[in-house]
Amino acid sequence: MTQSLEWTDLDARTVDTARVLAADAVHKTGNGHPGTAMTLAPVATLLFQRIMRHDPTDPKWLGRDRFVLSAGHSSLTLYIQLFLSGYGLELNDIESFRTENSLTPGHPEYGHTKGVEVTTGPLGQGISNAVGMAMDTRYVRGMLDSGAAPGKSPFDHHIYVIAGDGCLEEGISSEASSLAGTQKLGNLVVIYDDNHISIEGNTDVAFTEDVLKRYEAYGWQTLHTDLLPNGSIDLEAVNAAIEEAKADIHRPTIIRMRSIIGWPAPKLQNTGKAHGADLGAEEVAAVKEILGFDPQKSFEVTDEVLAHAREVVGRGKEEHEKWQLKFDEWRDHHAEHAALLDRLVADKLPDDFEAAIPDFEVGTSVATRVASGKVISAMAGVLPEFWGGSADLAGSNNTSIEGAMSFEPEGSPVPNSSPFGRIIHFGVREHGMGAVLNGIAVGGLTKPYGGTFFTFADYMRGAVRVGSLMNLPVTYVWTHDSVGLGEDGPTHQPIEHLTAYRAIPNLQIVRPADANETAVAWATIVEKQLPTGLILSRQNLPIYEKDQAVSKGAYVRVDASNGEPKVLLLATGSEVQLAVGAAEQLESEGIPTRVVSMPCFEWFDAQDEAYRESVIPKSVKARVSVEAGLATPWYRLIGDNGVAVSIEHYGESADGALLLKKFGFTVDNVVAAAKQTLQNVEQSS
Ligand SMILES: Cc1ncc(C[n+]2csc(CCOP(=O)(O)OP(=O)(O)O)c2C)c(N)n1
Ligand SMILES: [Mg+2]
Repeated sequence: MTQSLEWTDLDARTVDTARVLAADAVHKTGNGHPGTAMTLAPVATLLFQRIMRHDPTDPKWLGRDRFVLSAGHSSLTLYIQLFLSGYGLELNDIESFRTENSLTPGHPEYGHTKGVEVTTGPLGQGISNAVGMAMDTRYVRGMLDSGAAPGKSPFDHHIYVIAGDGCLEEGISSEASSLAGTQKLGNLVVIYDDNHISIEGNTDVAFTEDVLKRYEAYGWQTLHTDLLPNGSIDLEAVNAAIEEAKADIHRPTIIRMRSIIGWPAPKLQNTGKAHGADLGAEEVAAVKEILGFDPQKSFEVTDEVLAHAREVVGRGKEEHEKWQLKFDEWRDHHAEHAALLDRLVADKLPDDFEAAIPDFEVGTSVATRVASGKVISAMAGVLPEFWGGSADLAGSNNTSIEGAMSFEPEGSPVPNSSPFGRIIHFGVREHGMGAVLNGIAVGGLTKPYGGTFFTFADYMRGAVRVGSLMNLPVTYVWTHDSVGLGEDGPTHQPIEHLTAYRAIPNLQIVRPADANETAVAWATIVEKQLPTGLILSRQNLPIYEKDQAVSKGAYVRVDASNGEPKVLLLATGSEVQLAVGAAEQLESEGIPTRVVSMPCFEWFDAQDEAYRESVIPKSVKARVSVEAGLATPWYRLIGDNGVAVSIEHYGESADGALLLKKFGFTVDNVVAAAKQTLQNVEQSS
């Protein structure tokens, strides 16, 4: 039997205070989303005051439950709870909602406001992040405390999500939720705010499916709660449903919680108008009257309500202390794992990390994707925190850790699998994969990666962008990086992708020239811990001497024989070999030529001026870029007199080597481009 909530009048007043604050905050700023925050106030209060294990004085406490507001537009839902619980937000922060430099921006931003676990706003991302967070919980338990039964380890916790219609309409949530069902993520609880309303009004216009049947088919426990006769959500029922959710440790749970947006606003409740605009002075006053607040007052929070809500600080500390005993006991019995945890918390790499990075034999030839696979396995040997997989292209992306188990739930029939495995099978779900990787990364202890063909990076772009905005250390392994992939043809051949992904702020795009550059690139990626796309070739590429300068983003691969280059050949990836070949020919014709390998613009931009000048001297104006993609990102480097060897159209289905030649990626053409730029310089001087 479910315990009654024993919701007191003061609890009810706290909830009503939250509703009124939401209406007031939007009214004061003049924009924002009041309706959902008003409606969700009871369930948010329930989570923060009664359900979740959390300590507002330590928002990063390892043992805490996580809350994800997937319906990020309802940011006030979260901010008001962070204020009431004592996370550091105060009433003036609620009053300055959505204004410059406030701690309460339009949508919750990770790293900006204490207690915000993940940036949300693009609908569907949050719930999909939560799937990654739930997977991460299991992986971390396996890494540090594998002997503990599910739910019994200090590393176990629940992930609570509030998602709206929009989140569940978005395809990304279907991808991630299906995976969550397969993975039997029993610590994941989604509360679906079933209000039948989105911006264009009633969701009947576009969303008529039976959501719970769909989730049942995914393998979730599905529950629902109805409205109370007065139109408010039924909090006792929601509480009981959450208890049921927690009791089922083998399935994620979705609770379809019927609600009315904007309740109890007399005119605007249950309309799209309550979604994203100020309710207006009259309606806000009416809400206050209905709830027994003074309509003349704004932002009314009594000392009694605040003191009552902030009692959660004391309860949180007690929980934290109880957890600490359990944690200390774990520490006493797991010295080696405790040392690992300390290293991970300190964000350090093990001493044997550098030595684990392989060298590849100069003069041989191998695809950078194959080299990457070897480096991944080598690094995995010393980094238990390193795990990942592919969206069903593991064999092509070379993402599997040799000898490792697949990450599958207890009792899975998948051969070679374990609940604590390191190889993630994302299924053909690139967008879901991106969001799951973000969710894993916010856990802060592990280093996740995920692969697909570079052209299908577009299917994950939404997640890559939010991950980059959050500056999360996720590595995207994007292989088959140009027309050089060959016969699969133009649908599979990236053209604009290097340009498009270099355009995402914070995202580091790394395109190594050979196996040894791939090795240094991976080591650098793991050291830097930034959002990174690693762009790899399908085809074999000749192997050069290893040069640690790869970590600087660009370096002199081959210098002019006299040390005074007249022309610079700037290239990345598979095209560096063409630049090297062209330089030999130009030198033989008496033209001093420098080849700059430029695997990562972003790393190079981060170097000091002196280093950048030493690689690309301003005085040398004759410059050629060689890259099998659009020329767009190169113009700032090659300048007015430069010549780009690029590809400005879709590819075609034929042998990759043939296509590269056909589209001008030959030594002769690079030589011709070099002569052209030299001529341009001469003519302009
Ligand atoms: C990916 C994405 N598309 C569109 C939007 C713009 N948008 C914000 S809220 C919203 C409607 C959401 O409806 P619902 O989830 O039912 O929220 P409710 O109105 O019930 O709060 C839309 C389309 C968005 N934030 N993200
Ligand atoms: Mg809705």
